[in-house]
Amino acid sequence: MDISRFNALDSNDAAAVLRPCADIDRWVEAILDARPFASVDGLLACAQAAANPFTEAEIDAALAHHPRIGERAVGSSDEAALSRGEQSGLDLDEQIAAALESGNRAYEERFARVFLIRAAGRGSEEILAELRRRLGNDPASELAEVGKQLRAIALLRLAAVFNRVPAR
Ligand code: 2AL
Repeated sequence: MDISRFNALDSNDAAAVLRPCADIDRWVEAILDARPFASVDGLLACAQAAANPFTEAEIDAALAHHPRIGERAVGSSDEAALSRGEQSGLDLDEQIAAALESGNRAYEERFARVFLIRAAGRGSEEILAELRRRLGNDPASELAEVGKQLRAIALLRLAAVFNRVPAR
């Protein structure tokens, strides 16, 4: 996608570009309302500002779209394809798959939501270590952590849509 084309799209089509990055109405509308953008950097800055912070309700709504770590997204939606790409660095041998599965279960019991992490560029060992570390967080700091991860995923996806490779 190129920025002048994005500026010219009608609202529905422009929203359809944004929703696979984070399906959060307020975030999508904030970006649509700020058009036209002079540059991709301007768009990314706006997207970052509107994502900071996401509310708890927004986080919970968006999490419904993220498969568990270690579970390949099924289907042909843009979102599923993005998720498969992000999780492609995971080496899911039997032992790691089992460890992720029990870690996901423990996390969901403790925090009542899916464990979320920006998976792109990360391997299974790093993700597993983060999962175990975050199990020790208190609920408020963990909520802030989830918001941060959701923001990172949304911004990476958006940058990819506009052919940017952002710094991590
Ligand atoms: C994911 C996902 O699908 N992509 C990503 O970066 N993280 N899922 C997750 N539960 O963290």
